[in-house]
Amino acid sequence: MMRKVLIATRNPNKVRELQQLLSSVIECVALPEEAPEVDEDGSSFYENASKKAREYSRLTHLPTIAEDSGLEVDALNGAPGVFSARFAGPLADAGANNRHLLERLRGISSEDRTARFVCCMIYREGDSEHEFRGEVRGRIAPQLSGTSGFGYDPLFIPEGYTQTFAEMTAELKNSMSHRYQAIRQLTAFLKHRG
Ligand code: ITT
Repeated sequence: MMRKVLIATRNPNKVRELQQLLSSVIECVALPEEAPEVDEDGSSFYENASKKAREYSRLTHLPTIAEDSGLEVDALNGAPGVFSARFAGPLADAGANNRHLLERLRGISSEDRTARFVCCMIYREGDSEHEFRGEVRGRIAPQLSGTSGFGYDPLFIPEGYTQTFAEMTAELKNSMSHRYQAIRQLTAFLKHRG
């Protein structure tokens, strides 16, 4: 019998990526509809992920996976960082965030548009917490390209490629993404524990 683990995210794209990669080691349980929002007010990815894992595991009494992730742009001193989901304002959608990012990088040359996606993933069981991190380096494209993926994918070109994440198949993105790298470590950890 596989262990039941709560996937503590409301982002359907993250749910899909996590399920695809974890279904061989755990039985993924979705966050209950009525579960309250957790205020992501931390100043680091770790603080937010740890808080989500703690609150949702307390609520459901299940081992819980939570993650916080985002984009860090060197020319913006690491912004949008923990504000990635609301870079253009509290109610901003991905389109508005992407436009805002392009605006902030206007006039900045290709070699100075370096950035990274970062993922901090927490596995919490009872009172013990384990942290796994992933990172993928790349740069911000001069314009939007591609329609797959989500968030900043149409602007992010990973190192060694000429296409954005949004121009790639889910399989290709998933083979290198920040989330994939964190999940791979988590999977190894869960397999090892049995
Ligand atoms: P949960 O808090 O419910 O998990 P969320 O969408 O609010 O979902 P975050 O607070 O972690 O997630 O925000 C992460 C933001 O960073 C997300 O909305 C995107 O803008 C960006 N992001 C993270 N991973 C990404 C990826 O793989 N591709 C594109 N953008 C990504």
